[in-house]
Amino acid sequence: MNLHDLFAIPRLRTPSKSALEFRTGPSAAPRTYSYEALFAAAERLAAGLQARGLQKGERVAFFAGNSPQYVIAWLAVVRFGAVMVPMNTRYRRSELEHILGDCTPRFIITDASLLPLLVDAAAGAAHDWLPKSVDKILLTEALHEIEMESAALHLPIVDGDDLAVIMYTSGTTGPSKGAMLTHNMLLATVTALLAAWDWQPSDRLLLVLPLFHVHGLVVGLHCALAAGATTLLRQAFDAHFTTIELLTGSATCFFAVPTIYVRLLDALAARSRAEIKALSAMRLFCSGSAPLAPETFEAFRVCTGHTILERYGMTETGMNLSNPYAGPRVAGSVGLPLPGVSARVVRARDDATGREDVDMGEVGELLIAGANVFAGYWNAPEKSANAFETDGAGRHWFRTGDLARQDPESGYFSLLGRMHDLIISGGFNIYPREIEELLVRYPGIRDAAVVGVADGVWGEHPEAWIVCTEIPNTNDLDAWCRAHMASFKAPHAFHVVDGLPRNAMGKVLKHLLR
Ligand code: MCA
Ligand code: AMP
Repeated sequence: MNLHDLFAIPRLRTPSKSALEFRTGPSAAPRTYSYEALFAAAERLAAGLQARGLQKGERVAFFAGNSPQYVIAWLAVVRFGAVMVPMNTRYRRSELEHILGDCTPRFIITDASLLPLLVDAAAGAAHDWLPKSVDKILLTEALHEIEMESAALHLPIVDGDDLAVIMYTSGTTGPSKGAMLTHNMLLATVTALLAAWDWQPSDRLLLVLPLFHVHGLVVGLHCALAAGATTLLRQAFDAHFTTIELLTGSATCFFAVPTIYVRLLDALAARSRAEIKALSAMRLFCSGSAPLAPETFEAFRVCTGHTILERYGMTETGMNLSNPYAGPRVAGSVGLPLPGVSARVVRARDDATGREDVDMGEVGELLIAGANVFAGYWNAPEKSANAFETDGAGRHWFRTGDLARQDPESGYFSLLGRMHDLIISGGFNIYPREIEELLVRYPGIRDAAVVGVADGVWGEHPEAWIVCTEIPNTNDLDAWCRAHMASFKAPHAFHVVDGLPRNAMGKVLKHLLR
């Protein structure tokens, strides 16, 4: 079975039902696509891409913002077994060069506004750092013309073990790695969530999350399509626009990262009780991708009467644990394993011969197994092997790197942090090493350490400690960082120090900097 087999069911049962409604602002008219129109467009585009030489197994990088064209292109690519590689639109040269060089895509799909980041306008050609594999750069704005060519689609067999997506994730070591996600793996998360969250065809999901992450693409779009529901797709989150939309009562479900809930609470504070009452049409507010502060959970409940359902997932695993849809949702907890998911909490054995389960209530590393777990990292067999632990029965468990504890009475899991120094800011991963490597390339900086600092809105933000031979102008340094990598990675502060505290092995003692 592949993803299209699942999406084919609502297409056959409710062809004229609205699958996707896209609006760019509160007063803009929606662009609406029925199930039939959406999938027919994807099929025509698939034929056009095939006619341009794209084949099953070849990669197509997506560097574009949310739009109906993005959805159609994704459904087209996956239709005949080509592989999507979504990229964060805030990425700049250093991230793009790494990802594109690693996945060697045949095509890149991008928006006209982002094209200058890939193509040198003066030379009229792709930047010289783009890999030679790139045969075509297609604009989302021009995909409709390809759709209209009505080429014939030749469908190869696409089965569950075929790759659907390679999603790059800032791992805990080294540069970002491409998690290989098969159709089966994505199907496992979708079918688990359809059951666990009681998805209905009558649902209307307000989707403001980017489609370049699992949260927006799989938890949001895929579930809504598989349920035969309607996705109200937006370009991005905008506190003012989203508040208006939620208060008009047109949605039933809303998924977000904690930063979005913090901002929504600010926006709702200016609204009257009577206006907020309109939220009673909502049936589900979910949070994930980063820890939801119990204060935010509670403030949202008091303000809206809704109890946020917090769940836990990863790019490598899709969704793992969730508070119950029917049953107590506990602040600071991520609930119980989803259908088909197994979870263990382990620690290293004293004799260093592997890992063993901790007692209930104790803290250890969370391991996950199930059909939702990924197939390994692209081009990295060693990193893939290290990501798993095999138990006595030969079952492979994915090492999440997250510290967890299971409550002895309720069995609910709580997360207590990460084993490695990954920073999660507003739901985006930031790997300190990447920033440190960039900083020491700046004239006058000899050494650098980057640490995540608690932040009321973003959850965490990066700050840098730098050792300098010449003290830099902070504004220039900040601008330089933003020119070289995504701006959300730019340190919020630069602390100039004489030296970094290191242990005997030379490792920086980051807890001392914190
Ligand atoms: C934007 N900025 C940020 C972030 N986003 N800074 C820190 N952290 C961020 N996450 C900065 C920009 O760099 C820019 O800075 C300024 O904010 C304004 O940018 P803008 O694009 O207007 O920001 P925004 O639209 O307000 O974005 C905030 C956001 C966004 C809506 C919270 O970050 C977002 O959509 N986050 C969700 C990410 C997500 O879906 N993660 C799921 C991955 P300057 O002006 O200085 O240049 S995890 C996952 O998928 C797993 C499976 C899971 O469990 O879900
Ligand atoms: P990513 O690599 O972008 O898929 O992010 C996955 C990481 O996000 C996980 O390993 C967790 O550290 C974190 N995460 C996701 N959901 C939650 C949650 N509900 N609470 C705390 N951390 C979370």
